[in-house]
Amino acid sequence: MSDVSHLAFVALGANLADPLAQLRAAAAALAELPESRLLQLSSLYRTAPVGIRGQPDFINAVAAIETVLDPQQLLDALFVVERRFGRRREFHHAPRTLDLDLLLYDQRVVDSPRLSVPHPRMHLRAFVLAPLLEIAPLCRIPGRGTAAAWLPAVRGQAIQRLAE
Ligand code: PH2
Ligand code: MG
Ligand code: MG
Repeated sequence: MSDVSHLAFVALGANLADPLAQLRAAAAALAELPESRLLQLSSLYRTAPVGIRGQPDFINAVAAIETVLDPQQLLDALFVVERRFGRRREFHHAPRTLDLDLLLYDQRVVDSPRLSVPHPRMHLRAFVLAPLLEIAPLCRIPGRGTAAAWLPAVRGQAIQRLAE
């Protein structure tokens, strides 16, 4: 950890156990992350599952976080929150009470066995792009150009912004 601060974006998702309440509580938990500050939270979105079948709709959002943690430390801190929310990693893409994915960390590229930043599928998911662009309209994804340029590619994915 250094004392230089970084800008990270984190995707929040839930599709079990009152996902709306899970996401609101998760936002409060992100505000308490160590060595970090929650800068902004997008609206909440109701979204159809992408890449999986037969699961309930998700509630998704994206948070902007200022942090002095390095990417690995931030990931560990996000896992702690997921576990506190009762996340059990039963199988890949199992329904979840809370999923926190590190999308972006400054404009850094991280490729380690535990962590890939930018998130490798973020540009193909309306449930990430729409909330991300709401709070960071000019956002760029390293290696992929502007986030906005990917919106047409996800037009077919059902997503609904929820009123406050
Ligand atoms: N997360 C996934 C796979 N599919 N679909 C939606 N709508 N929202 C998600 O958060 C989501 C998904 C893997 O983490
Ligand atoms: Mg995920
Ligand atoms: Mg995840």
